[in-house]
Amino acid sequence: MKKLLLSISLICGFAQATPQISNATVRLPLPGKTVSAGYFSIDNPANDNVKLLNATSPQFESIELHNHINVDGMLRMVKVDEFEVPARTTIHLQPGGYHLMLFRPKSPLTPTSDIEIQLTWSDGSKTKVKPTITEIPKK
Ligand SMILES: [Cu+2]
Repeated sequence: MKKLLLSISLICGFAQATPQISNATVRLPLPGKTVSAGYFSIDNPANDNVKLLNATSPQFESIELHNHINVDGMLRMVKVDEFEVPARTTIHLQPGGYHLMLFRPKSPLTPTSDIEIQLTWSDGSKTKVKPTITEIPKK
């Protein structure tokens, strides 16, 4: 009986129901600045919507969830309370859209900095992410 239950849960994908993070990166701050942007993709394999409610890191004093909105033709950055990820959908944090804003690293950020970000979801689960540190691409 135990075996049967296990295979049913595998078929239903329970093991994969938590949001999956990929391509996580944090940008090096501009010279003289202490604020960084963070980007990644969130895949929600579940049959219910999930919301990212919060991000924290031992290496930063604070992290906010941000979005860009269009105000009279100008892109403006605003703080939001959550990122909603619809069921069976992948959303991408990227320049000009959703992103994390990471404030005041506790030690200066370098390309080899070891950073961990903990994400808290609306279903109560948490995910740990180890982003790579990359330079802001030159235009
Ligand atoms: Cu921002």
